Amino acid sequence: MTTPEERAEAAAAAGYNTFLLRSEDVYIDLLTDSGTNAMSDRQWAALMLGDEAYAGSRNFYEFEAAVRETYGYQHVVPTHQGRGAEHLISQIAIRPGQFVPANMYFTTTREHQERAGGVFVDVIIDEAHDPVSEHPFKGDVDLEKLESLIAREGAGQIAYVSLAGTVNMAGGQPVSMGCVRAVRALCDVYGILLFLDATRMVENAFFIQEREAGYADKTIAEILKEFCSYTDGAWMSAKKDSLVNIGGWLALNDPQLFDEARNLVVVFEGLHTYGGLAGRDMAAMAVGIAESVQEDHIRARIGQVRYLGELLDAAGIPFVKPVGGHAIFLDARRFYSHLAQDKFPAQTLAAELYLDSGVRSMERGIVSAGRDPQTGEHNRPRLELTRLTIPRRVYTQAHMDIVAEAVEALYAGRDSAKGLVMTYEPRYLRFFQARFDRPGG
Ligand code: P70
Repeated sequence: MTTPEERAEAAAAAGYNTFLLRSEDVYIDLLTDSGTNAMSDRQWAALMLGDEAYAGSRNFYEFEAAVRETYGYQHVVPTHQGRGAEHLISQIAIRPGQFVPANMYFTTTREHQERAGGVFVDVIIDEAHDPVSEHPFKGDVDLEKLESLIAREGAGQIAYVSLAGTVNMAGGQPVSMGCVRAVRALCDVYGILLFLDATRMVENAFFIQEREAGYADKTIAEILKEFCSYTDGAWMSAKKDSLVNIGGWLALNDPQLFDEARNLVVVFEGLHTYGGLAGRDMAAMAVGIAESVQEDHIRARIGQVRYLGELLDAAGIPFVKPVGGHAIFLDARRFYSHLAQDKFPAQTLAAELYLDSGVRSMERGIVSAGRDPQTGEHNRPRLELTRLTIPRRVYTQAHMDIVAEAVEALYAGRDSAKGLVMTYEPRYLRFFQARFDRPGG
């Protein structure tokens, strides 16, 4: 716990960017659910069985078997985390000038696609950009948008379809099984590859079980495996669903593409049997993968996010509906309806929440969206959100009560917020390290 004076000092030193705060100055940390989950006793025990051989560690084979068993892909290389895998797949599967259609952008994913010369195209349904739409599968692809891109550019100009489970920037919104089946069918017609960002795909499986006809009696594990079976491969940040502090992977069914991945991984990550991880990390990941699909675990996890959503809803706080898998996304446009997007309302909300309560959140709006690589202008996303992200197996219901009270108090005083001015803008993924001034602060 900190005093308001201490937080004022810490926030100013951090340039009002929550990524630049010291964790010791944070009371309840809802920055991210990435690598911040509590490992289980079995995962900690697995750490002690690390086989730290340079090549062919026993833990690699445990990890490989877990990915095959749970996700169903044939071949896998470990990477240090998700973006390591994004880097590899982008370098392997994108030729400069090719288009990469996706169900909304994710920051690191798009960065790697653009660095490989790809042109990102958003083909998510319109409802995804609307925070009040209660569509049950706001992560779905709009097939007409995808088909018209293929018709306009030609199938040979499409690198691959980039599909993400529970779309992070849309508010953790799921993709339906009907959608992935239809995208698969379309890709088959045109001979286009379909790759999945499986980072929060277990959470996606939960929503399919709950909401999609014909899946109520299937297990999370069955649904996950069926979904993946429609795709040609996947990349993963295991720091989320798989309950580890570090780790990721790239899985591919095609032996030739896999051959390239296994070769390229040695340049950027490490040998193909460790990919930037210690043996013990792969051991913990193998256990985490198995634990992640346990029905009780995933129900409790999403239930806790919903609990916070219910408290905020009762207080009339504006946030993205329906509640997604990993976080509550406060709608900063409605929260601070007097602030123009150029005043960075979502960044402001994250800064003010910290100043007021010590709760750390993350901007997911115009700062995160970066600039258009062609024009250099700010990308202006319709969604201007501040994410309250719940780590898995860490916080209690009492913590959620405190967070809700903090947000309610901030909402009551919302008219006094004046916005922020950006004073330092890094070239890549600016949201991580950008700095701001707080007029009158
Ligand atoms: C978050 C984290 C990481 C992530 C993801 C999806 C859907 C890939 C990755 C990359 C961490 C983060 C990353 C960028 C901006 C803010 C925060 N998401 N795909 O908090 O994985 O981090 O392991 O390289 O969500 O949402 P990794």
